[in-house]
Amino acid sequence: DTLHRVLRGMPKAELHIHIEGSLEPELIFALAQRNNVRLDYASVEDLRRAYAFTDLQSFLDIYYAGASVLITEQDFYDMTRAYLKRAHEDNVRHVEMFFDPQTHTARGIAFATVIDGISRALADARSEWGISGGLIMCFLRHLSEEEAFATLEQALPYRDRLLGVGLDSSERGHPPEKFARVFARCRELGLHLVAHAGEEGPPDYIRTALDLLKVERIDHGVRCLEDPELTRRVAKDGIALTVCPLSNIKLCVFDALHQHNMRALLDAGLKVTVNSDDPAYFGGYINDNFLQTFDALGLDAGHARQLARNSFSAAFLPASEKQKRL
Ligand code: ES4
Ligand code: ZN
Repeated sequence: DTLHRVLRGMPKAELHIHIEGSLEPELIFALAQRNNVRLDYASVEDLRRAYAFTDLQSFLDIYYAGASVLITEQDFYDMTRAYLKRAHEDNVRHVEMFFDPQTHTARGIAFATVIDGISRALADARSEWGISGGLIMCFLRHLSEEEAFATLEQALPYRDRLLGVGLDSSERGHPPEKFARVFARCRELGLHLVAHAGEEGPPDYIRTALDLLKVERIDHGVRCLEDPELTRRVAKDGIALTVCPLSNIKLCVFDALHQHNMRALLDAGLKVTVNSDDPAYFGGYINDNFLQTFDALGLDAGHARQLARNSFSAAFLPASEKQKRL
């Protein structure tokens, strides 16, 4: 119908996509074969059947196993290229892409291999489709701050290719303060700062991500509403929440899409954006997230316009560049 056409056709920015989470089962198998990597799954169907998650950790275990087929620069290029082609079809005009170097360097893959392949695909997407974008390097929060510092050290020669840094992986038991010093260093380097918080973890992690890490956006942040004072602060300060509705359902943050708090977040005046998180694992790319959420919650064309504007307003684009796209 008309609303679906509006949602599909509107120019949008995607601000919460883990590029390793865009690796489709078919590509996982093709790369496994190309690289002689053994998988614990007999077929594409067998792998897809394993995508029945009970919480964040049950997903992360399979997500890290999937990433083990990525060996060469061309593998990272092919993965990123496939995502950007799909994003282009969804009228994504700007992408701020997470990548997890530690998942690869821990397996002996060079940092350069990872970032060169991803950057080359981004450069091609810019010249072929006019998609702007950048990279946000994530630290794995289940690892130590010392390991995060070592990763930052490896990234320094590529400083100019990074838009910012983020914090992902297992949230519970790994509060933001664990990474206060490494984020302070990234801030000195002029990098933008974001962190996953309030997905599975408590609202307090959102507060400490803001106060101790000084992040500019919160990834997920849906549990914000449990704390009215925090909600007022996040709204007043215009801190964006990069919400991923289908992810929240697959990881059992909400039981069903009609129970998602997206409308309540918008009604609270929060700068909400819609994103796909790990589209190959969670059953949809960004337009699937928009369409299914709008249908489930009865959102309208006004909400569509607001969410599209928010996506550019929350992007790490120069103010002049942003103005043109709002
Ligand atoms: C992630 Cl949904 C989610 N949460 C935390 N870390 C992640 N890494 C990839 N997807
Ligand atoms: Zn995420």
